[in-house]
Amino acid sequence: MSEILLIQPNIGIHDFLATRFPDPLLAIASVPHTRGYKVRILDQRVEKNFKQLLEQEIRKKPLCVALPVMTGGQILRALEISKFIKDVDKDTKIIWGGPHPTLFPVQVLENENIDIVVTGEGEITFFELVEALSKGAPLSGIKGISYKEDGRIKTNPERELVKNLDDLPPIPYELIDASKYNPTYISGRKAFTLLTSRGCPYRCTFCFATAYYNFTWRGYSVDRTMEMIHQAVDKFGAQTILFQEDNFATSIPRCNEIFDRIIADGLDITFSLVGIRATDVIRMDLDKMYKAGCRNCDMGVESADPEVMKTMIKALTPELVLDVNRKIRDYGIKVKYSFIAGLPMEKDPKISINFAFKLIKENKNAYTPFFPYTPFPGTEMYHAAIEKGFVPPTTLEGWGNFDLEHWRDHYPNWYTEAEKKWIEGIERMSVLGNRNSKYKISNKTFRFFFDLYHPIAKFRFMRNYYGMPLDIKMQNKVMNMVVKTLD
Ligand code: B12
Ligand code: SF4
Repeated sequence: MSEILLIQPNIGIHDFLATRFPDPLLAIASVPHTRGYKVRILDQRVEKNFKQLLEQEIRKKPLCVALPVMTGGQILRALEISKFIKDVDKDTKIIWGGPHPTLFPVQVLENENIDIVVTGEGEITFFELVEALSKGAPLSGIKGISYKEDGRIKTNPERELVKNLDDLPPIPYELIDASKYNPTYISGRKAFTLLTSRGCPYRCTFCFATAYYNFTWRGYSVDRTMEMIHQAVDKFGAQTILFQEDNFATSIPRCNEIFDRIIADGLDITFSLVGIRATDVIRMDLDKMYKAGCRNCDMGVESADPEVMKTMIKALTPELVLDVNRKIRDYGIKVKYSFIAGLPMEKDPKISINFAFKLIKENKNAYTPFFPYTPFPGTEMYHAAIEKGFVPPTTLEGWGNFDLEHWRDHYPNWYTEAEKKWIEGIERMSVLGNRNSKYKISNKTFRFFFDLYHPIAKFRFMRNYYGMPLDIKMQNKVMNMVVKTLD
């Protein structure tokens, strides 16, 4: 049986700060791997001789090559890889999946080098697809794909979400070399990434999760979650786990049971909850959460203007966030409260800035990054952005410039120059100006740079001062140079 080749393209500057596991690929590999297919994962972010290895693999004539693609720079790298593959062997079947192809299957397939797009959740669809490809069977009956046939693009009916996540096979960590990844830095502990649930029932109008999972949330059972944790710890030596799901605590009884079981099993781990809501934290047993090993958690605040919060259906109030901050501050848990800079309906950004200062003042373990607003199609707020003057890209390559690294150069009519300068400044300084954020950076060089630059960043952030931006311009130059090395 020929091999299935899965390729993780570079993402962008994130690859240099901390390299997370190729979780989407591990997920889609799980079914074919347990059903006896040979699956190979090749990760552009960690392989030094990536192109050479890729060429060798293509010459072995894999059954298909599949790539995960998020909106942003990953598109450009995925395009380049797809072209490279076709140049080596034009008959190789190339499949794209993930958030961006799900949004724009037809535009993606208009590119001559991409043959099939998988939309939405991928495990079952991808398995049916490889089965069909290996048997030379027609693709017409496979839900959740778009593909080319006789020079035309065809789209099959949507694939429904997996009803019970427990039906999915275990994550095949054996397909990667975990030592090549460094998803987070917590006292040098060996870090793993894990997702124990999918989706979110909330309706925040800027968030892509709403569109992707249609306002639903599904969790693995507690038993299955514990198996996943034990697998990572006992079999692969994980010491700290980054739970990456959008909304870890949607079911608080489930959370409590997981924490109880971690404690009862005597697991010596720490963990970070990358997605959790303040509305849940206020109701949680933080003693238990800390005892189980929680040392970091990330909550979205987005804006502290109650009117803006209401418009974006955040289902949160500034008062509640302050209560959570006071409740959690004595635990030593590092808390990230993230904000969005440049929201189309925000009239006075100072409200959020002052609120962020208050959070930091009241909790020495808090930090408050401000991320530039990126209007993602598929979200409700995308339309508000268009009304404010945002002109969306019209090509696949254009969407490739749609991310944190490129937005300043590519969307001139979206913000005024002064707004751009402020967003750019606060984005960088809100992170570099607070030591609590440093654990997110694993790369030694970047950690060194962090320490060196931290006093200036802190000065700028705490005064909301981004004038004389020589240092920021220099950083942009370095960042562009670093990102260029990915091409
Ligand atoms: C971890 C993560 C990252 C990691 C990347 C890790 C990695 N290995 O790729 C990092 C930190 C680098 C990252 C960066 C960004 N991210 Co991110 N990230 C996530 C997160 C939290 C988890 C992704 C994950 O591993 N999921 C687990 C897997 C199993 O689920 P999945 O990815 O959905 O994959 C399933 C399907 O999509 C499908 N599938 C996926 N890929 C493929 C490929 C093939 C071939 C097939 C068949 C199927 C398939 O099958 C999978 C199994 O069902 C998600 C949110 C989430 N909970 O999913 C956001 C998310 C993917 N990120 C998002 C965003 C916006 C970003 C950033 C742009 C944020 C920013 N403003 O900087 C940057 C990208 C920067 C850039 N330069 O482009 C959005 C994507 C929106 C979009 N249109 O692309 C998401 C959905 C968050 C959100 N709710 O808005 N991110
Ligand atoms: S709570 Fe978080 S994951 Fe859920 S819709 Fe809002 S922003 Fe998205």
